[in-house]
Amino acid sequence: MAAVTYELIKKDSKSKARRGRVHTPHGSIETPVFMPVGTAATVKAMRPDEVKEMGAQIILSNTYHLYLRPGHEIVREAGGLHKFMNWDRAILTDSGGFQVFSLGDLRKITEEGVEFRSHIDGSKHMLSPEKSIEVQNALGSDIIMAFDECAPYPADRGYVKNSLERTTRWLKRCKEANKNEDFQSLFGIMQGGMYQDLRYQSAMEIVDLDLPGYAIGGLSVGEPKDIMYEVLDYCVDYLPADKPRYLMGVGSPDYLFEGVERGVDMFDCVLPTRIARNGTAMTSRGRVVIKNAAHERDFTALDPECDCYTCRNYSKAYLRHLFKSNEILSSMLLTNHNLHFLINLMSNMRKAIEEDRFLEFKREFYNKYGKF
Ligand code: PRF
Ligand code: ZN
Repeated sequence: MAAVTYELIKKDSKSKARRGRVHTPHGSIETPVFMPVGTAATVKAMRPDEVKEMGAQIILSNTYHLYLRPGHEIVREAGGLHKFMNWDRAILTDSGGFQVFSLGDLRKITEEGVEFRSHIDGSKHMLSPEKSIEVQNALGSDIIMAFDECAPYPADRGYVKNSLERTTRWLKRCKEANKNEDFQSLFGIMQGGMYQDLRYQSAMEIVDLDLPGYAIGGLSVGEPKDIMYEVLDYCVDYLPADKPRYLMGVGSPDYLFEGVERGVDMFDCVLPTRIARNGTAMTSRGRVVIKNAAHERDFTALDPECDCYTCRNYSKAYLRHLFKSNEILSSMLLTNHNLHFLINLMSNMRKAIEEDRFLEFKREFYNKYGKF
């Protein structure tokens, strides 16, 4: 049996939203779920016990970063990523595909893989499907991602077709290379850009490999929102209902709602943690930019509806002071709030699906949150 399995609990009657459970060797995950990102084996500014305390069920980490630093052999020697970073719940690792493709001039794609220069010291490396899986096997994450190419936006049909076909060939090599199928499940990644027939082709090719889960890659890469929603709509329909569906790199509240409504189960994004460090909070009334002068004497909480540690104990005036003073605590408190906000939002979505009122819940949220 695969290390990771999907259990459907309830379908919403008015949308494609679904409530499920993903079983992993490090516990079960209630879905739909948002996965906080811990790129370099740490969710920036947070201790693992805090991440756990706010209800995170699974976190994401990155093959590319851990391969370059500290090196996957060191993580292997430490006893694997869970032990190395002191996180005993589930971990998903991205393959490094997306990260090396983001390097621009610093990389070269061949059938074998991607040659690139390190963003740290400029040294030359090669990531291939085999290498990516070797690294992910050393890390010991519960869910490992296929080594894929995320085509840029916009890209012409010819380019996208070539690219998705190579991604399928790479996926077969990834499946072959996975030495730990019993406790590390490989997810395939659908590509195909914004072309419906190419998305269909990609889905048919990857679903044929009967993997434990499937991701939708190549979205939220700069395309307009309405195009992304339209593409997402049919992408989900091309994936099997008895496997988890993961939309990669998406985590703003509106994208989470639109994704869940279309039947997506898993999401990840650096957005909540990154904007926290830049002084922006996600709240039930929309985004709050903490440095704004309006908060100078505002002694109320960041979000009146939030019961996180930050909102229970601190005022906007104090958070503004910390941010403007470049204090480390500013990143810690805002990250704590933003992650709590998204994790709580997903928990409320799950409850709404169970009670068959997902679309009503979405409408209520949008009315309060305002413009995105
Ligand atoms: N592929 C991989 N990781 C990703 C993406 C992808 O297409 C995206 C696209 N939004 C984010 N992260 N491997
Ligand atoms: Zn809060």
